[in-house]
Amino acid sequence: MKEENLLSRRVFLAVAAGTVVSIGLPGVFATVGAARQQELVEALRPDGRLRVPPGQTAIEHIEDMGGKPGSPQPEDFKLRVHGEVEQPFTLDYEGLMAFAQQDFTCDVHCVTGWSLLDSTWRGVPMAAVLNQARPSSDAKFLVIEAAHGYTTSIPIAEAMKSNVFLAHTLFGSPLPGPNGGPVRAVVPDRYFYKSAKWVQGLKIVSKDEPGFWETRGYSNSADPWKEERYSRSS
Ligand SMILES: Nc1nc2c(c(=O)[nH]1)N[C@H]1C(S)=C(S)[C@@H](COP(=O)(O)O)O[C@H]1N2
Ligand SMILES: [Mo]
Repeated sequence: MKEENLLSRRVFLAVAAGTVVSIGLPGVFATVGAARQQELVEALRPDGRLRVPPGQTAIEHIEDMGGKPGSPQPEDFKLRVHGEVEQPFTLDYEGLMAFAQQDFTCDVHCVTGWSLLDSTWRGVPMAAVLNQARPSSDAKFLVIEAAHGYTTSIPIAEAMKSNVFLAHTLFGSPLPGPNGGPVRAVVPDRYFYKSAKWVQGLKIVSKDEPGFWETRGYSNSADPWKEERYSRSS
C-alpha cells in the first residue's frame, strides 16, 4: 500500500485535540486510489450534493469503529417501538423479516473523515416500522436505542426518508457483529454515529434527547455537507 493511500486517524485527532473525546477505534484506513480520488473531486449525487462531502476521503472497505457490542445472534434480537405512538409493539427477528425487504445502495460518512461509497445493504425501511406504530401528532424526534445504553436521535422527518433503513445484510452477507449485526440503523445523510449498531429500540419523542456522541461534543444535526462535526457549545 502506497503511503498516500493511507488515511491516518492521527490527522483527525490532531484537529480534535482538546475539543472532543476520541470517537471509534484508532486505525489507518486504506483510501481509494489516487485516480479514483481525482475522479471523485467534482462528482455530484443526483440531488446535486458533492459525492464526497467536504473534509472526507473515500476508503476501500468499511471499518469496525468499535462500540460496546450487543449479541450478534438473530435469536436474541428484540426491537421495541414505543414512545409517542398509538400502537407500541415489540418485534423479534422473524417479525422484522415479515416486513417488505429492500435492497439499497448508499454512501456512509464517518465523522473521523472516511466515507464508504456504494455500500450495498438489505433491510426494512425505517418508515415502515415507525408507521406501523402510528406516531402521534407530537412525534418530533426518533431516539434510536442500542445495546448498553448507546442512543442517537434524528428528527422524525429524517427518520421517515426513503433512504433510512434497519439493515441486516451488508454486501450480500449477514451484517457482521462488529458492524452492528444482526440489525443496525442506516441513516446515510448524517454522520455515521447516527447509524446505531445493535439496535434494540425505536423511541418516538416530542422533545429531542441528544444521544451518546451528541452529549460528548459531537454535533446533534451532523450534516456532512455542512461539516457539522462538533456541537457548537463544546
Ligand atoms: N451501538 C452503537 N452504535 C454505533 C456506535 C457505537 O459505539 N455503538 N458507533 C457509531 C459510530 S461513531 C460510527 S462511525 C459507526 C461505525 O460503524 P462501523 O463500525 O460499522 O463502521 O457506528 C455508529 N453506531
Ligand atoms: Mo464515527
